[in-house]
Amino acid sequence: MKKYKGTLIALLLVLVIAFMFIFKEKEKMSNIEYTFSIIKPDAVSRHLESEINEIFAQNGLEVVAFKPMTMTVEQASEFYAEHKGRPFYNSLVEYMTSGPVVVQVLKGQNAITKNREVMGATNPKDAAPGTIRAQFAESIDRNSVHGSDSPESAKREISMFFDYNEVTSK
Ligand code: IDP
Ligand code: MG
Repeated sequence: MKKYKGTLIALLLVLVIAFMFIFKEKEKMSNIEYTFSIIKPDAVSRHLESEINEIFAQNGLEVVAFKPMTMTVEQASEFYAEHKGRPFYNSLVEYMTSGPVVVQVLKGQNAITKNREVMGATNPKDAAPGTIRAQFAESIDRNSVHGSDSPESAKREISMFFDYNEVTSK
């Protein structure tokens, strides 16, 4: 038995390395993405954070970074800069700074598109049944959640609120 101990250990090591390699390759083949999510003031004021994150979890979206905060006018204005000039821009900034929010990063298979699906349409009247906005949104402006709409937005939005190492270590 002693004679084979070294061989067995070597074999075990090779197996472990092979499994690690296969796991990494599988992850590469899939499309694991990070996306940015906000639980908006209307949802936080109704203590819906856990319920909403449970829906994300059920849909393969893992919360890998989580930060409760109240946005400053500067932050909200910059965040929604693409909507500058729209009739709802000022009230949107006012609303997003009106109370605490939770900013978070979701990770999962095709996370950007998946999150948008799970959130539902901007206007809760148009949101598909079962989506977060269909279940919880009060109106088009008080619509409970934000989610990045593209890989570029996800990158920009995550980096506005999180350091690189706060996200990638997970
Ligand atoms: P999204 O949140 O579904 O990506 P966007 O068009 O990017 O929708 O608009 C950003 C946010 O601005 C919306 O979530 C909503 O709160 C608000 N908003 C958008 N359109 C209107 C509107 O017509 N009236 C009032 N608020 C709006
Ligand atoms: Mg948007």
